[in-house]
Amino acid sequence: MTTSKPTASSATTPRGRVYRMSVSLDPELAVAFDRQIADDSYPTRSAAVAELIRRYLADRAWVSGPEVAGAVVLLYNPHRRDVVRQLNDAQHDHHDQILAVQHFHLDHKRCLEILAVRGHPKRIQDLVRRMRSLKGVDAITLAIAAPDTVPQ
Ligand code: NI
Repeated sequence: MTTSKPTASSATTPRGRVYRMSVSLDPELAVAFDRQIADDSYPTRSAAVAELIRRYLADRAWVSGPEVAGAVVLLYNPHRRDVVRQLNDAQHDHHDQILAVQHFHLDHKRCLEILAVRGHPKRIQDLVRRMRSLKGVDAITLAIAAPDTVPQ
């Protein structure tokens, strides 16, 4: 994915003021998206994108809370140089945020790890970003189960 500054303009429609933006997508991604939103009966592409943006913002609201709990799901190739050691270092540096780790050897080239995490949102984000940046990490997702203060 290339990142670029979004271009935008505003206009007035019968429904009020709208903000127009254009995005650049891989054609295959755009076709798959249009096909899926047609299947899901969105009236327009803009309606589908607006819902995705709302969901994204809601998903990110946890960052402003004092403490969160959730799970990090991580897929990586253990044969990529240094990734195992680097993941180990990252997890040791964040031992206060990691409650438990489950490791599954999916096959010769893929390891699946599930980390139960709890702590300050910034520390959790730091851990996820650090692991995401490693070569050999193929996918990483964070699911926040308790976005508000976790009871002691
Ligand atoms: Ni493994």
